[in-house]
Amino acid sequence: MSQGHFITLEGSEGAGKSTNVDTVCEMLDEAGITFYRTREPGGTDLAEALRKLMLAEWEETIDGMTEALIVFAARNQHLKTEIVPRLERGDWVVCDRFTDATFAYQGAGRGVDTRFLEALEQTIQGTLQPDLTLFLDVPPALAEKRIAGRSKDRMEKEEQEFFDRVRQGYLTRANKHPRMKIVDATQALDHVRAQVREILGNYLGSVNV
Ligand code: Z5A
Repeated sequence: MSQGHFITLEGSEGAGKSTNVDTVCEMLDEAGITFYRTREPGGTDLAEALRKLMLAEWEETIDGMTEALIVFAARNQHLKTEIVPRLERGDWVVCDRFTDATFAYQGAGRGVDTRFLEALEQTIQGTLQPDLTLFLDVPPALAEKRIAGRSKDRMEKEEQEFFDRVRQGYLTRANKHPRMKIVDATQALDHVRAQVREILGNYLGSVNV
């Protein structure tokens, strides 16, 4: 179905994802490629409203399955209205987080059954997967130092054990899916950017850009 190029960035909070979405976009600009930059959860008015609901503080405990349903509701809207039409036209889409985050946060982090997540993935996405995913890997303790002082939402207030499980979830997935490239995000920003540029450069070469 997809004729375009779908690039996603993943990582635990504070891994430098947003910073390196900029790096990807700079490089696409340099290559003269027009792209659409977006994020998850979010990317449409409704999906951004669902993001706010998911990250808000609630008196009640939010079940992991509820979180998964919220992110997939947002994803469905985002895919149908923004992402899929662009990919079908042959455009490039750069997305800050996608379904790998659901397997890492709701699956590994919250313990939601992988089969439930796979069923949602199959129903909402069919065979659509990113063409390239950069996973910025950093131990949670270091990431925490980088974002110290920043105000935290409900997810960011989780314990370090939660983020350890999320990281393991990402690493397990990255080892299974060749489209996922691990970036050592513990290094200084210039070195991280250089890794991102090299991986993206290889991808551009592989698709003859
Ligand atoms: N979530 C979910 O649970 N399930 C899902 O399916 C999806 C998402 C899609 C919001 O995501 C939450 O949604 C997220 C997972 C959940 N919750 N958590 N936790 P988000 O992506 O919007 O939020 P975030 O993870 O907190 O991302 P962020 O705030 O954009 O952080 P970041 O992108 O990783 O980091 P950054 O802002 O680029 O960098 C952080 C700081 O470190 C900043 O000051 C940088 O200048 C600095 N930095 C970056 N790289 C370096 C290096 N290499 N050295 C030193 N300093 C650095």
